[in-house]
Amino acid sequence: MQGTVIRNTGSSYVVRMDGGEVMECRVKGNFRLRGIRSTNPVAVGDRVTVEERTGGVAYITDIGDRRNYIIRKASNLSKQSHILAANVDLALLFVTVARPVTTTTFVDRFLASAEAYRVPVVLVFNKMDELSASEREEAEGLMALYRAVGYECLPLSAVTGEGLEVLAGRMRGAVCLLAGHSGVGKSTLLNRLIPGANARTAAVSAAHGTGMHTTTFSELYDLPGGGSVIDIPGIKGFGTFDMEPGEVAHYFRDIFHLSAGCRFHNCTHTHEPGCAVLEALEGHRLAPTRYASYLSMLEDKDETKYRQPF
Ligand SMILES: Nc1nc2c(ncn2[C@@H]2O[C@H](COP(=O)(O)OP(=O)(O)OP(=O)(O)O)[C@@H](O)[C@H]2O)c(=O)[nH]1
Ligand SMILES: [Mg+2]
Ligand SMILES: [Zn+2]
Repeated sequence: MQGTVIRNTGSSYVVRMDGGEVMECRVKGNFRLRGIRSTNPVAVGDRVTVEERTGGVAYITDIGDRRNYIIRKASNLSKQSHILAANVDLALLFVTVARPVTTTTFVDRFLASAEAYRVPVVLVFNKMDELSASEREEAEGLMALYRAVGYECLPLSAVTGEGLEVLAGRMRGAVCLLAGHSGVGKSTLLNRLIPGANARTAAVSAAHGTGMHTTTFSELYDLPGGGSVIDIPGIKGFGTFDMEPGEVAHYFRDIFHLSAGCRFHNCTHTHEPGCAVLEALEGHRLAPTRYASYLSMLEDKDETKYRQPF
């Protein structure tokens, strides 16, 4: 029997069979997915084969080829990966300039990883309603920056509904992943789009301006107008997984574009003479934050060491 994984509860998976039946399934202890060491061998969105064994226990025995997926390092020093979701048409990366702060390093790491695994991303600037004038300016500056790099950016207030129609139109018919830090409003958007979803939400900490890690399991919900939404727990950091230093520049659209003008074809854009990327940086044609993110990934630095420079 074939189905789609719609929920990951940690110890088991909920699968919606193609016939419509929903089943709770387990994964065999020794199940390993084609050599990828992952904390979750099966991810929400995966197409799976399910076999029912004696005693009524259902097991996932195979995973279909993934069209794409979003993967990150499970934790900072870990060699294991964590797959956020598989087979997504669109990732909505929630960005909030305040309460909580989303750093450009986080955004750029996510974008590079999505680029590597061919997942289209739309940047959703949420909580527009509660921004001060200067915070709003900052959000608008970031939208201009990322649009110039080639990404679609949409302002949103999941609470007042500002920007909701445009976003909903963009999501129609697609399998959409909601990603971002804890507290950015992923589940709030979900509830807005699907009133019956009743996903738990919680205010960010007044003292620290950080989220409360309210959503603890990933889950796929169907959209009333077609398509679906995958709500996942907030992500703290985005360690990129399995990327060679020479590859990193390929996943930064702006840097990759500029690198065509570098004197050396194997330029690392760090110190070489005739480097078009460094020239653009000096000439203010490349955002310093993008370059800082590139360096952080080259050296695989802990992103928390980087502060938003403006
Ligand atoms: N003012 C304002 N508050 C919002 C908006 N979107 C969400 N919030 C609030 O932000 C808080 C966190 O929202 P959640 O939806 O729980 O955030 P989340 O991204 O799902 O967080 P995790 O599940 O922890 O990853 C809640 O108090 C929401 O009401 C918005 O657009 N404007
Ligand atoms: Mg949530
Ligand atoms: Zn260069």
